[in-house]
Amino acid sequence: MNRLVYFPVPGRAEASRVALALSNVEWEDIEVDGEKFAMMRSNGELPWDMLPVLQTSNGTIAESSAILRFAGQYSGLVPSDSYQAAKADEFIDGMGPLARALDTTFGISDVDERVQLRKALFESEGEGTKNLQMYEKKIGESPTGWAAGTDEMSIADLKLFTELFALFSGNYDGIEVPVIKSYPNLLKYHSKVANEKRIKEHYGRVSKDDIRWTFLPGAFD
Ligand SMILES: N[C@@H](CCC(=O)N[C@@H](CS)C(=O)NCC(=O)O)C(=O)O
Repeated sequence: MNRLVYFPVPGRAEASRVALALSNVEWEDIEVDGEKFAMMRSNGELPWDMLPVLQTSNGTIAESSAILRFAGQYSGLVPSDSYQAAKADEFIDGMGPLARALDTTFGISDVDERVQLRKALFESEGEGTKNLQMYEKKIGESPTGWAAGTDEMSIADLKLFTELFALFSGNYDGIEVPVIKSYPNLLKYHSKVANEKRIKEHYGRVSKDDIRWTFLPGAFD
């Protein structure tokens, strides 16, 4: 049995959770708190001292994108065409800067300071804005509407959809819904992915007050 271990939030594990849920792999979603995380780290259970990890019968895989690529193989979300697969990988790797920019705000325990830093990320010259503009442009240029221009939905879409829209769930203080309203291509993209049959079914039981409300069709209408 494979075990995906992460904190009880979408964050960096959600794309892999969806990929696993859409596969025929047997897996368990293990949500841990800070104490359990610290224990796993001190026991040497985390290859890079971080979560998420996927524990498999062969050993533990760390790094969210590596887990996603692995899980994507079992859910038909890694393109069989090698150029398209590389473009999906390119998109996934290209999302690194936004995650790193946000990471700088996580260790800040003072709420006001954290809110200020996050707001600054999404001001006109902020790193968050730069990245959202980049995604907006790429989605606008995609001939198929999928993030990496692939023929079908791919692991790049799972990553973009879950990591981008989760930012506006209310779980990240300082990041507000109006920010995403300035990106028409991203809103259209949200609708495309949220209404994709497998994604819609996957989140079928999520209610509007759930942390995952941002993945529901019409979430930002
Ligand atoms: N590059 C890693 C980053 C993982 C990461 O930043 N994990 C955070 C949680 S979102 C973590 O484990 N933080 C605990 C710590 O650094 O002590 C990935 O994508 O998996």
